Amino acid sequence: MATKNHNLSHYDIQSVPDASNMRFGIVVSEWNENITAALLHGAVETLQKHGTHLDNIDIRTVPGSFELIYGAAQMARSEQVDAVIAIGCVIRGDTPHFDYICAGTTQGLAELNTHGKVPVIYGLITTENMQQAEDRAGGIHGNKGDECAITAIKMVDFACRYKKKL
Ligand code: DLZ
Repeated sequence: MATKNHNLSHYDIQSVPDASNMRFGIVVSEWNENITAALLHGAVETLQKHGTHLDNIDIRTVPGSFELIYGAAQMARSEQVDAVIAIGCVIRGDTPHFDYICAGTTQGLAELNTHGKVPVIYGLITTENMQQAEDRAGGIHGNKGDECAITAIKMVDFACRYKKKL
């Protein structure tokens, strides 16, 4: 989550590895589509900025954030991508769904990082209201999609160090 002193789109460009040989899966929730589309746009643009070819970015949608777990798991198992970015937005409403979906999705994505073959990046925005979400989807706090893309590139580079040598 962005803080007063941290903009999600700010990073040290020198610290980012070249991503021209990397393949990414991006799974995007349709809920709060105005927000998730902006996050997706930020993620794709940032991956491309660091060398990833559009052909190597596999983008799939799922109905809601809870389905990000299944979508990310399928991508992670496919061996067709080096990392998965899961993008969703949950906004607190009047129902207890907010807490269940946030907790369930977070737990599910976390487990994929322990048991899965590739890193799964947490691109879930959880806010009290739409304004806070907009602030983090290209607004005053930057774009969480950018942050996810940079994290994904760094984690693929990290994973490469532990791949078995053929
Ligand atoms: C049901 C629901 C609710 C109330 N709110 C959100 C939300 O703010 N963001 C989101 O991504 N999804 C929401 N959903 C849908 C659930 O994620 C899920 O798709 C359904 O419960 C079906 O499994």
